[in-house]
Amino acid sequence: MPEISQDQLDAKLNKDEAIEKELNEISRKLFLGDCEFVLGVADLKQLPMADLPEVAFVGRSNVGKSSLINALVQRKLMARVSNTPGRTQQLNFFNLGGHFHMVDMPGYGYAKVSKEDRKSWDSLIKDYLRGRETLRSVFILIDGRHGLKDSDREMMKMLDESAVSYRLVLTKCDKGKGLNDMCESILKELESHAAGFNEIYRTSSLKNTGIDEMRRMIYDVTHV
Ligand SMILES: Nc1nc2c(ncn2[C@@H]2O[C@H](COP(=O)(O)OP(=O)(O)OP(=O)(O)O)[C@@H](O)[C@H]2O)c(=O)[nH]1
Ligand SMILES: [Mg+2]
Repeated sequence: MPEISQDQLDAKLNKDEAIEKELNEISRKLFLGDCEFVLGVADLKQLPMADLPEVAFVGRSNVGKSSLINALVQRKLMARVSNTPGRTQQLNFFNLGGHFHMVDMPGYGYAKVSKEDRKSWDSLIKDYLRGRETLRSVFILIDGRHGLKDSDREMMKMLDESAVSYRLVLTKCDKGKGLNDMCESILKELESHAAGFNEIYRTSSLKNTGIDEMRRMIYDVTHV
């Protein structure tokens, strides 16, 4: 093996850094460019063609899924947000400049929806997540004020069993306290989950925290 000089090493590090910076910029611009609402799906028969990579946002009702999508594209009204849990009632598909879809899902664990609606949303979510061949990653959003709940653990287990890769994203970090301890215990729990990435993204849609990092990660998972 030829020896690498310090100068060559420095040059390589500088080049890597420049490439990283450029990719960050490309991903940021992509999210600030065209974004179109494609359609809302209440029945799997209506799914759009599986011709683009997809990422899906799941989580308990009111955790901030729609708000995070709006923060990513820096448009307040792209996805519908509400103080009332149960706002998102279909799988809502957004097309990012023809590159990929982001899918905003109805929340789980919301007791006030009728039993019938609850059942049909739950099976819609499950069937979509388990059967979509273009789905590159699922983001399970966790409220930074409350941490992991059993309904999140059920979602993780279901994705493990279906071998669908997922990442955990803390929301409302502007309000959460003790986030380091929370992340540490969640990371420990993640060790026993086969399909979950061993990292946690911390976000606040209100303060724009972690939004650039999410953009870059979504760019990476949809461009492999
Ligand atoms: N403080 C704070 N509030 C937030 C943040 N993100 C969302 N919220 C608030 O949380 C509430 C629910 O937000 P949504 O984005 O509608 O939540 P959702 O997960 O899409 O809810 P469903 O569609 O009902 O499942 C709204 O009142 C938002 O303003 C955040 O980062 N910080
Ligand atoms: Mg919503």
